Amino acid sequence: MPDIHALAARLDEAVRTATAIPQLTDETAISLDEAYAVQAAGVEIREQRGDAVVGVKLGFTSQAKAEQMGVSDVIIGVIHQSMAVDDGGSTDVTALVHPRIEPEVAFLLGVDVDPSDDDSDILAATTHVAPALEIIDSRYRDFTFSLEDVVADNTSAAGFVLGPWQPFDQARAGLDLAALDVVLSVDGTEAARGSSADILGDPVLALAAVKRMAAQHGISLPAGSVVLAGAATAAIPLGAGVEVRAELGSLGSVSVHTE
Ligand code: OOG
Repeated sequence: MPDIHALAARLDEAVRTATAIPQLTDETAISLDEAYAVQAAGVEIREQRGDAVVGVKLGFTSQAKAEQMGVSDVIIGVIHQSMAVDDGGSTDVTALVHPRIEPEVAFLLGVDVDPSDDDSDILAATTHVAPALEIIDSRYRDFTFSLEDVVADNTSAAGFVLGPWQPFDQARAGLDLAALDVVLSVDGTEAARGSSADILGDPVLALAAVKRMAAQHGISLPAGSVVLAGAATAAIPLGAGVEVRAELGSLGSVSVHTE
């Protein structure tokens, strides 16, 4: 039986010192359930530091991402207050190991969702939708990992930027959320292109996936939670001194500067 807390502490130290570490599974066999337990122990370490949980994220919801990383199952992770960066704001990437950035769709839950209650309707609980950017930063050497390693590492979560929220009902009525052109650009030059359909065929389907996975892995979904639906394109390396923008058709755009 692996020492769950010791593994979480090792990953936490890798974050705090911006140092890549070998994959946990190089040394210790861990099951997927144990990997989620390591993730939860890491969440607790950050909460004890006063870093509140503000939502959840999915990973590997797109073919492009799954192919890029060689891992295909959808995974769930947790995002914290300290990871939030304002739209158009600036973030210091020199404190990260080897950051990457990817364009996403974000949702906002207006009421509590009970993941294990069949009658708790996550679609009905969703009040807003926004374009988003996610910064990921694997704590493992060479950004290489097994499914268990990346789950233990809180799905490489490192930062997120939310664009302007639109009311979910109006957005669903007025635009096809499953057919948004997605363009990721760096200093005005296109770096990746895709479609919101690349996220599970329709990013709205991410909501049901979040509820199912939250139930499986004991993650709660209180009112006010942000849900990141997963990347629409492969992630691109994120250096210092650039402006990154994601445009998601008529859903709008979101940008961040790095230092
Ligand atoms: C894992 C996180 C993947 C996504 O949107 O697919 C992810 C990684 O690639 O490091 O967030």
